[in-house]
Parts: sequence; C-alpha cells; structure tokens
Amino acid sequence: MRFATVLAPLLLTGLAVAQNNSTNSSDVVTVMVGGTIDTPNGGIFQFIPNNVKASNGTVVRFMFTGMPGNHSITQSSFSAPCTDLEGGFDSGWVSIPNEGVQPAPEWNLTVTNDQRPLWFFCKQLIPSPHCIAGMVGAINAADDGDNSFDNYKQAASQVSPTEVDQTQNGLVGQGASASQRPSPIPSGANLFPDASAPAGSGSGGGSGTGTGTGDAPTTTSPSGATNILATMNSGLIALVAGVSVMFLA
Ligand SMILES: *[C@@H]1O[C@H](CO)[C@@H](O)[C@H](O)[C@H]1NC(C)=O
Ligand SMILES: *[C@@H]1O[C@H](CO)[C@@H](O)[C@H](O)[C@H]1NC(C)=O
Ligand SMILES: *[C@@H]1O[C@H](CO)[C@@H](O)[C@H](O)[C@H]1NC(C)=O
Ligand SMILES: *[C@@H]1O[C@H](CO)[C@@H](O)[C@H](O)[C@H]1NC(C)=O
Ligand SMILES: *[C@@H]1O[C@H](CO)[C@@H](O)[C@H](O)[C@H]1NC(C)=O
Ligand SMILES: *[C@@H]1O[C@H](CO)[C@@H](O)[C@H](O)[C@H]1NC(C)=O
Ligand SMILES: [Cu+2]
Repeated sequence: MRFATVLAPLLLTGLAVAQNNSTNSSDVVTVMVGGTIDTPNGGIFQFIPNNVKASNGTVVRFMFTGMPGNHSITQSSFSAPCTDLEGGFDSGWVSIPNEGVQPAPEWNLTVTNDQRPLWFFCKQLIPSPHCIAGMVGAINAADDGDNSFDNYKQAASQVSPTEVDQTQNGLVGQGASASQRPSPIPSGANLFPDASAPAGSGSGGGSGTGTGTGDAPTTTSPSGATNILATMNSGLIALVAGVSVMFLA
C-alpha cells in the first residue's frame, strides 16, 4: 500500500513534465520573412526578429509578409553562412507582389533539437544576394561569444556573391523540420519550386551525374516531436523503476 500511494503522485508528476517538454502546440514563435523598403535595419532583406529561442516542439512560424519579396528560409552551418547545410531544411522561395497578399503564406518549422543552434539564410540572389545584405537568422544561438548571432551575420556580410548557394534542400532539417511547403499560396503569390516539385530533389548547378537517391521530404513528417515523447517516456519508466526499487528495498 505504501508503495502504491507513494508511486501514484510521482507518476502523475512525471507525465505532466513529459507532456510539457514534448509538444506544447501552443508554443509558437513568429518570424516575419522580409520587410518593406522602409523597414529599419535592412529594408526588405531581413527576418524580423532574426534571433529567437525555441524549445523542442515549438513551432517557428515564418510569415511571408514582406512586400515585395521573393525569399527562402534555408539552413546553413555557422561557418558557411550563405551555403546550404547538407541535410538542412529549406522552405524554397515564396514571392510576394508589391501590394502583398492575404492571407500571408506561412511556413511552420518545428524545433526537434534545442541543444544546438540553428542558422538560416535567404538564398535569393535577385537583385543582389539577400544573405550578404543581412537576411540571416538564428534559433537558439549563443547569447555571446564566438557562436553568437552577430558573428554569424558579420560572417555572412563577408561572403563573396559567387559563393551564395541556391541548392534546394528538403523539409526535414538538422534540429528542426517542417511537414509541408509554405502555404497557402493565394493568387498573386508564387512558390518556387512549385508545390508539385519534390522539395529536396537536390537540383542546382554543377556537373554532377545527379542520380538522386533522396527520399521525398514533402511526404516526411517531423518525427522529432514523436521521438522526444518516446525519449521522455523511456526516461519516465526508468525513473519509476528506480523509485520502486528504492521503496521496495
Ligand atoms: C506541466 O504542465 C502541467 C499542466 O499544465 C502543469 O501543472 C505543470 O506545472 C507543468 N510542469 C512544468 C515543469 O512546467
Ligand atoms: C504551453 O505554452 C503556453 C505558452 O507558452 C503556456 O501558456 C502553457 O501553459 C503551456 N502548456 C503546458 C501544458 O505547459
Ligand atoms: C522539462 O522542462 C522543464 C521546464 O521547462 C525543465 O526544467 C526540465 O529540465 C525539462 N526536462 C528535461 C528532461 O529536459
Ligand atoms: C523568385 O525567385 C526565384 C529564384 O530566384 C525565381 O526563379 C523566380 O522567377 C522569382 N519569382 C518572381 C515572381 O520574381
Ligand atoms: C502554423 O502553426 C500555427 C500555430 O500552431 C497554426 O495556427 C497555423 O495554422 C499553421 N500554419 C500552417 C500553414 O500549417
Ligand atoms: C530536445 O531534443 C533533443 C533531441 O532529441 C534532446 O537531445 C534534448 O535534450 C531535448 N531538449 C530538452 C530540453 O529536453
Ligand atoms: Cu530574401
């Protein structure tokens, strides 16, 4: 009896914590993609805000409100700010006309590993590379020190225009994943590559033979959230097992 009465509250507490840490679908961080000509700190070439924190399960909701705009959210490494990260996430481009569209297209990226910084840039080259102009962002960057957002942005500004990469990656990235391309795409807005093209087919320049073995990321859902829950549950079982042994001894 003593065993059962002690264990029950522990179990409930464990479950509550596990749920909080896995998927709290009400945790959303909104980032505007692009500004207008007059927006301070970079005109149309920026993510606003550009440096955010988001825990596992949190959705970073990118809204294509900048007008005009033709932007992407493309994952990079810290050390190569305007180059796609292999296996990184990529929204593809969404173009918005001068007058904007309603409702604004949006792209939901769910964080699956909050223990590492995530770096991203806009890979648009027209009229000049947006990444170099400052259209870069970070999720969970270090607040200071070498791996800070400021250092990333500074490094991006030094990239040579010929080095900005336009490879199309998939929806599933490293440490964060989306389950679908940006949507909706109302009349007047455009998606590149279009929705019927598999995102992450790995197009791009070069002389490679191009025998793509890539899976189709458009149909892949972010498994991170499920994994987190699985991890939490195993932890909980271990915890409960440990406690039981303690009280039985
Ligand atoms: C988890 O969520 C439950 C229910 O909202 C709440 O009672 C509990 O305090 C939360 N635990 C933590 C660690 O935030
Ligand atoms: C989920 O996040 C929202 C916003 O941060 C918070 O108000 C709410 O209490 C959280 N729910 C749980 C179960 O932790
Ligand atoms: C779960 O979330 C709580 C509250 O944010 C945090 O204190 C705790 O360390 C987290 N647990 C794990 C296993 O990450
Ligand atoms: C948006 O950018 C992409 C990539 O540069 C380009 O292919 C497309 O034509 C652009 N769309 C518009 C409407 O300018
Ligand atoms: C993005 O996530 C928000 C918050 O969960 C939700 O309201 C919205 O419908 C989602 N948008 C898309 C296109 O999935
Ligand atoms: C978030 O998920 C990653 C990957 O599963 C895990 O390593 C990390 O500990 C989780 N963070 C928290 C606070 O639980
Ligand atoms: Cu851009």
